[in-house]
Amino acid sequence: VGESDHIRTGLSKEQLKQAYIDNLFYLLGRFLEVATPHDSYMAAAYTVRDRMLDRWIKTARTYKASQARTVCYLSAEFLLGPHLAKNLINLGIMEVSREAGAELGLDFEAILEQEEEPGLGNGGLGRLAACYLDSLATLQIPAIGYGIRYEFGIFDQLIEDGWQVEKSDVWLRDGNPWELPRPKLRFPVRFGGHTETFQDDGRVRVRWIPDLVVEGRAYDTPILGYGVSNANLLRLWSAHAPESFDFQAFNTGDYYGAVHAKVEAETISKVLYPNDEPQAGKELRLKQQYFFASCSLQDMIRLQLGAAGTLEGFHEKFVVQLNDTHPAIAVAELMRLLIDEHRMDWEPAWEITRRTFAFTNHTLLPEALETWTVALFGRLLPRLLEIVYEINRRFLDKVRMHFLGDEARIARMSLIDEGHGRRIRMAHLATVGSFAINGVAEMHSELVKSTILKDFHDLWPERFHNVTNGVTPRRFIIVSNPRLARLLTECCGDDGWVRDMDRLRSLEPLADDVGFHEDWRRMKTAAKRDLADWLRRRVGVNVDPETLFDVQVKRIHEYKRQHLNVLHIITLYERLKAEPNRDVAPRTFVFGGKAAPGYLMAKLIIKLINSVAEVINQDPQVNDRLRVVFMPDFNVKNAQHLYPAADLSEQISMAGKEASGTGNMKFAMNGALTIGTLDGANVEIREEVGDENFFLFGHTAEQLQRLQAEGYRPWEICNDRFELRSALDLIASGLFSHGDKELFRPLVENLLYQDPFMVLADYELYLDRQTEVSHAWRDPKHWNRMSILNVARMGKFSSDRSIRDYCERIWRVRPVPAEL
Ligand code: DL6
Repeated sequence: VGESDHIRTGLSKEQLKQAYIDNLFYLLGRFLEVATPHDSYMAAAYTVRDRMLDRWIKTARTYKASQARTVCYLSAEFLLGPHLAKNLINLGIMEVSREAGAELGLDFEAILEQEEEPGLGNGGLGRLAACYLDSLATLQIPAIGYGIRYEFGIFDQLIEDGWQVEKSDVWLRDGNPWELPRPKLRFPVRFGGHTETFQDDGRVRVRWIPDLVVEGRAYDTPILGYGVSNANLLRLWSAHAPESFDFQAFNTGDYYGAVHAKVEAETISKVLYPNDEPQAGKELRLKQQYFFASCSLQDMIRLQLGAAGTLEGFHEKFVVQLNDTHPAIAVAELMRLLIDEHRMDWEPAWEITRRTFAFTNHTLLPEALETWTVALFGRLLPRLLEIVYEINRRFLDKVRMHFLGDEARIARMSLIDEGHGRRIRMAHLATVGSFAINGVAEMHSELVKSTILKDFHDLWPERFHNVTNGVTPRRFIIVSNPRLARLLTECCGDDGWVRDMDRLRSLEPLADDVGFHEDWRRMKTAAKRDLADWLRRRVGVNVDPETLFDVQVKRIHEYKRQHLNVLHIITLYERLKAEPNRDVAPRTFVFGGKAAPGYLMAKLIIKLINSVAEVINQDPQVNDRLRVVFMPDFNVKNAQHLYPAADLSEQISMAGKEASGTGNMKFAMNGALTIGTLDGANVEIREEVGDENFFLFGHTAEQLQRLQAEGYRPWEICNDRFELRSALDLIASGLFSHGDKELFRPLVENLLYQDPFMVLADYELYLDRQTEVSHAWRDPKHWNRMSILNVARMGKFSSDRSIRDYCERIWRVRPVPAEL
C-alpha cells in the first residue's frame, strides 16, 4: 500500500488532515483560506466516504464469495438522518476527526450542522428502515436496502402565525456527497398499454405492449456498521426517460411534446407522498410503488443470474422484506418477471415467489390500509392486473377447499374487494405472497391476527410472527447524546454496550448510588441547557432548564392525541389562574411534528398548540411555571437535540391504535420517563423497565371498544368533569384565538360529539397520572433512580435485537464478517 492509499483510507489524524485538504482541493477546487462552511462539510464528507468505500468494496467481495442469502429490505421510505456524524461514529474516528479539524482551524460543530438531511420518509416507518440498515450492517448481515431517490423529500415545516406552512425540501440542491450514481445500472419499467398472447414452444405466453417506458437508474449509498468492517448498500432508484428527447417529435417541430415524455417519466421519483391522508386515487403513488419494486427485482435477478446463471433457487439467495404494503406489488411483479421475461411456468414461479417474500404490517388504521381501484390498476399495469387475478383465482380455490361453503369468508379474503367499487387489497396480496407476516410489537401482532388478517391467520397460523421494533443506539445515544454515551462506557468498563445493549443492566446497582446520581443530574442538566440554548436561537423562546421538560414529538395525528396533552396544559393554566399560589411543578411543554398537508384537523391541532403557547408564555402570572414550545420542522437532525433533554416522554395514543411507536424507545433510552397508554411497544417498555418506573394511564383497548359498543357519548363526560368542560369552553371562548370563536370550533365540536380517538374518555385518568408525575418530580432522588433504571433496562429495544429476531425467525440468515 503506497502513501497515496493511506490518504484515502488511513484513520490517523495526519492522514485525515491530509485527505481533507486533498478533497477540498481536488474535488471542490477550493483551499483552506477561502473554504465556506459548506465546502468544509463536503470535503469532510468525501474524506469519510473514501474510508467507507474501502470497506464497502471489501464487503461486496466477501459477500460474493460467501454466496450467502441476501436480505433485501424494500421500503418506500428511508429516513436516514444526517450521515456525517453517524459515519464518523461507526468508523470510530469521531474524536480524532475533531482533533484534526481543530488543528486545521475548522469549526467542527458548524461543519456537522451544514448537512441537509435526506428526508426520504414520513416518520416511524421510514426511520425504522434506517435503524434496520444500521443494525444489519453492524450485525454483518448481507443486505441491500431498496427504495426511491425522491428529488423532494418530506416537506420542510415552517410555522407562520401558528399555522403549519409547507416548503419543498430541496435536499439535493447543494449536492449529495454520500451517494454514487450508477448510470449504467438501469432498468426499464413499463406503464399502460395492453397485453397480447402468443405461442411460444407450444405454450401460450403474454406480451405487454406498454405506452410508456421509464428507466430506473441506481444511486448507491454505503451503510457502514458500527465497529465492524462491513458496509452494506442502500440502492435508491431515480426515474428517467430512456431517451432525453423523442427525436421524431423533435424533428417534426413538436419541441414541447418531445420534452413531455421526459417530464412524465421523471415525475415518478419527484416527491415523497406525505402519509396520514386518506389514500385515494393517487395514480402517481401507484406508479412509484411499481417503479421501485420492479427495478429492485430486476436488479436481484441480474445478481442471481450473474452469480448462478439460473433463477432456480432465487429464494435461497434472496429474501425480500416488504416494509408495509407500499412495495407489495413486488409479489405480482416477480411473477411477471419469472413468467413473461424468463419463461418459467406458473407453479415453479409461484413457489419461488412465495418463498422469497416476507411482509411487515405497520398499521391497523383502516384509512391507511392500501387499496387500488381495479380500473386504475388495470389502466396503469394491465399485465400486473392479470397476474393478480390469477393469483387470486388460485388462492380462492384453496380457501374454498379449506372452508367449504363459507362464501362470506371467501369474499373477505379475496384480493379484490368487490364491495367498494372493486379495489385490490394490497395487504392481502402481500399476505398471500409471503411465507411470513409480522406485526411490529407484541400487542400489535396479536391485533393483526385477531382483526385485519384474522381469516389469513385461521388459514396459516404458522406464518404469523411478531418482531418488536427497535432503534439504533448509535444514532439515538452516541450521536444524539454523547455525554450519556461517555457515562455508560465509564460504567460498563468499555463500549461493548453499543453492540450489546443488555450490558446496560450493569447500571442497575448504581440506581441508588449518590455519586452516580450526581453524574446523572449533571449530564441531564447539561443536555437541557443545550436544548434551551437551541430553542432560544431557533424558535426564539426562553425556557428554564430547571423545569420539567415534558416532550411530545411525532407526526401530528388525532390518534396520537396531542390534543389530550393540550387539554392538560389548559387545565394547569386554569388551576394556576384560579389559585396563583398553587404548588405546581414548573414544566416546559415541548411539541414537535408535521401534519400531512391535507389533514385539516391535524393542522388545527398545531395552530391550537401555538395559540395556547402564545397566551401562556405571555402571561406573567403563570409563565414562571408553565411554558409551551412548538419546535418547527421536526426531523431526525432536530430530534437529536430533544432526546437527551427530555424528562418526560408523552406516549398517549388511543390504546389499540399505535402499532408500536419508536419515539417511546428513543426517549426512554435517554433516561426520560414515559407517561403512556397500554398501546404498541409501550406495553413492552413498561414490562422491561418495571411498572414502578413508568406512568401508565388510560383505558385499555378492550375497555375502549366496550365503551364504543355501549354507545360512547363524549359530551356526557363533560357534564361530570368540571375541569374538562372548562378547558373546552376556554378554547371555544376565543381566549386562544384573539376572540375568534369560530377558529377552533371544529376541533371542540369533534371532541364533544364524536371524539373518534376517545380523548375525553381518558382525560381524567391522564390528569391524575400527570399529578403523580409532578409529585415524583419533586423528589429528584426518586426521579433519577427511575431514569437510570429506564436506561439500564432498555436493551430489548435496540434495533440489533429486532434484526436478530428477523434473522432467526424469518430470514434464516447468518453474519458474514468482512475483514479489512
Ligand atoms: O413500525 C414503525 C412505525 C410504528 O412504530 C408506528 O406505530 C406506526 O404508526 C408506523 N406506521 C406507519 C404506517 N404508515 N403507513 N402505511 O407509518 O410504523
